[in-house]
Amino acid sequence: MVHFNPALSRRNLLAGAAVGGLGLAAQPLWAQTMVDLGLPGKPSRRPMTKAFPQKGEMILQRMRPPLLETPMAVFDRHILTPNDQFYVRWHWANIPESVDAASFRLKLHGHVERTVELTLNDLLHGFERIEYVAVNQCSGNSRGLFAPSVAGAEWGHGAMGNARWTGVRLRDVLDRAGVKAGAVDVRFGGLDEAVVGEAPKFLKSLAVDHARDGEVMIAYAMNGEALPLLNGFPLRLVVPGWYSTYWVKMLSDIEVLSARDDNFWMAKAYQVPKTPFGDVPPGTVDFPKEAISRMVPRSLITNLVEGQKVMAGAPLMISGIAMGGDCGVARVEISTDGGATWQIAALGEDLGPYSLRRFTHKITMPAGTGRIACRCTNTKGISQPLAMNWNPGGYMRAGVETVTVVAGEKA
Ligand SMILES: Nc1nc2c(c(=O)[nH]1)N[C@H]1C(S)=C(S)[C@@H](COP(=O)(O)O)O[C@H]1N2
Ligand SMILES: [Mo]
Repeated sequence: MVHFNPALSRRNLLAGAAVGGLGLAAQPLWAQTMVDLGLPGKPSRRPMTKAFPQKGEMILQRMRPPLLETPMAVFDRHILTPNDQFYVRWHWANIPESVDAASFRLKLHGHVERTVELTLNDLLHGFERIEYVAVNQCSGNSRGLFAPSVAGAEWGHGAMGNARWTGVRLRDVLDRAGVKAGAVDVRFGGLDEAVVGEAPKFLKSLAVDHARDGEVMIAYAMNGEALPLLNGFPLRLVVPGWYSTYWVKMLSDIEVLSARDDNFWMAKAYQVPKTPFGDVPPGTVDFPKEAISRMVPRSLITNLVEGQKVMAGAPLMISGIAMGGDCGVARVEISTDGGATWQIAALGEDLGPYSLRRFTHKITMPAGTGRIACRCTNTKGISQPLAMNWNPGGYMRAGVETVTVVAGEKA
């Protein structure tokens, strides 16, 4: 899983540190075209925008702090999501508009032998480089589709992206500081700050053994380029297989704690029911909770939109993307008869256990309205549930998704 990418030069990683006018749109946003996210029972038309630095055409969910969603068509075209169409999510609007690569420092402190401050040069040259492909998915991806609906950002399916991440092992960096016996959690903070004084700064933690597993990465590159500012330039944490709430951006501070982290973002926010798929009966508010953690399998058809007209009785190629969650994809199946029978889809290139995987399958739809479902089973043998999961936070959507097509005389 560890490869060296010679195309990554020091030069292209340390350049391009500043972008101007973060989200303070230079062009009229409302002149852009609209997209319909197809969210049930609520307004779901969103403007497309090209107004954000280092970003191409994105679905605008919110201006400040920036919430930008990746259009589904991007996932149909690319298995590695291009950096300029990779989704963006921040909790607080107080984000630096530029970061000076030369003076930037990553600080390690707390329950360690010695406090350490590392430059970007130290990270590029002082540690072994690692690289792997991994899906970054927001805990609330697809929340807008929850029925009954729940509070929170109304994402369609595009609050996720797949990238090749390059950086260093968090373990190696922690070893430089020397984690002391009795360490419990490792807490990560970025350069963004809460907007009003008493609001809690965004901080996330991993258990010390997870932090030292040799896979968790401090990444300085994404798809062979420096991270876009909005995706965390110059450094971000990559926690493969876990929801991206843990993937702290503009990572500047690592604190080793000798007790469990009970800060707001760990103990209060991002709590899910302690059940498989975080599922509770719709409307339930009270249940045993735990902090969200590992991702679960998902699959989505990317070459058809809801309500698409197709030719009846003619071969129809469907394609889509699947993820195993915290492991690889074992298989993807397709059903056109409401789940009575399933056919195995062909899988595309395997880019590693944490990557998205392409699937394709040829079907034939009889005349009339039909529904096409896809279901992923991961290499741990976990399949997407047929009944959609639900919880009040709108987290961990994982049930089998469908696309309705109308088959007739012509497509
Ligand atoms: N510093 C910082 N890191 C952060 C966040 C944040 O608000 N601040 N949000 C987290 C959440 S909830 C998500 S979904 C991902 C989004 O990553 P992206 O913007 O690169 O797609 O960043 C994570 N890392
Ligand atoms: Mo998120």
